[in-house]
Amino acid sequence: MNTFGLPPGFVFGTATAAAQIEGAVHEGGRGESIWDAYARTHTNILDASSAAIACDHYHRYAEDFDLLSMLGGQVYRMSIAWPRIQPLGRGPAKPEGIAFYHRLLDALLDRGIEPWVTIYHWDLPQALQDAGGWQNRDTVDAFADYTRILRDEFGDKVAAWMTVNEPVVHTGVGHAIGRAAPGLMLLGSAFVVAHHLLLAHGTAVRILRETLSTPVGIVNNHSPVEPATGSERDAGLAALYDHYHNGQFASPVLTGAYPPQLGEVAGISFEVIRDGDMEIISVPLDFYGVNYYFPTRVGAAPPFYPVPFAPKEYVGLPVTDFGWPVMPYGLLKILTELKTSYPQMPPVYITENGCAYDDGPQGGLQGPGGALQDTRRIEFLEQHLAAIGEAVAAGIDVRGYFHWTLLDNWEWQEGYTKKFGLVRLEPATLERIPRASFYRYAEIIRSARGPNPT
Ligand code: GCO
Repeated sequence: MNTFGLPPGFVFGTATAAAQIEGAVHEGGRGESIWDAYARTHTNILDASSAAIACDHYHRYAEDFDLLSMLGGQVYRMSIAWPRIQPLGRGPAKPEGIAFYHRLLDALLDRGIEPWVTIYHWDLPQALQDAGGWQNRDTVDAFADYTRILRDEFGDKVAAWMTVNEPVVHTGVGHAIGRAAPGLMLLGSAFVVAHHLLLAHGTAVRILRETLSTPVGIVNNHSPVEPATGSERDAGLAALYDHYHNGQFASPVLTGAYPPQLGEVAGISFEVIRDGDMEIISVPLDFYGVNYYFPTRVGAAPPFYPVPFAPKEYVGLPVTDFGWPVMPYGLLKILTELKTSYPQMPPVYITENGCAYDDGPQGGLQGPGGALQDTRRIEFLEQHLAAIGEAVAAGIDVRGYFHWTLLDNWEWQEGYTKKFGLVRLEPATLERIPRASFYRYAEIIRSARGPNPT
């Protein structure tokens, strides 16, 4: 056991997504994604930016992986951009896209870093959206073909596969309330999107396993939920929200059934489920990916709100630049709840956890050694690792941690306004400047791995 109570063999790394870092959106024959289209309406993005350049990782990946080596990261969670592989979402693979990801994966392997690949991190080819996107069941077939291409091309280089990223956020924010791409406001009827994303997940697992024995999992966002007050009404609303946010995606995957209570949310109808779907969705997994950022307090929604529940502010908790309450104990809580609800849950990896703090030179926070003193990120990191240590002590099998994220990047609808990086990205020059948290994380990894890491 190391300082944080993490077991031997526990792996450390960082997580990212193609759309947020690559840039070069018009290079290599890449097609348009729903995020390119969404960002074209400037009011959709807080700073009216797009991901056209982002971190320019497309050209600077070698430099970024050198940083990752310096960090001592053993595992690297990244995603492949579907529009680079199939610009229109269907048809033969684009050779430039394939070549790019071979170079990328090789660059990681050359440095002894395991590539953990997310197949779908929200960048649907716009051509598929034009044909109905995830509301259309045919998109699941397109995703199956795309998965086959990745499997056959990259199967011998990828250390672990993650099918879909945070279907709850893609469904809820992107399709129910229209505050992320593709910007649809389907409210409860966005359930069809959730179901198709989960079907895509299960279908992909089967396809990967046809020829590979590489570990496969899903990545879900989880948030422990508590009622805003002691009232019975708030307790009921919090329970319903918990079914919506956590159960809707964990339960079908881990038990083969949606929480029946979901039917109480206006617009959600289980009619879209066809015979055999739940069996596909609940195919056993090698690991379960948990993304944790913050807990949620739930109370009654204001009048004319589309759903009965609404998030309420926490009083007395510090918040990040995103306004997200910081509660490391929430990670222990949600892991405990998941383990209690789903005793059969496979080993867990924390596939994302991090915080937005703009502790840069403008704050005058240059400290000893010249590094940007992002003390709050260091505390966040240490406290969440300690929470994982407690979960492990309580008998929950957690095997790794991916910090979100290596570099400040394009934070979707927030544009470049939220800085999650262990490494600062200088906006004008794209220079990479490690913050103090980078050095602290490096130290943690070094001490956990021992003097002679292999
Ligand atoms: C995800 C994400 C990331 C975000 C991160 C910070 O996988 O959920 O949305 O892409 O950048 O969660 O918000």
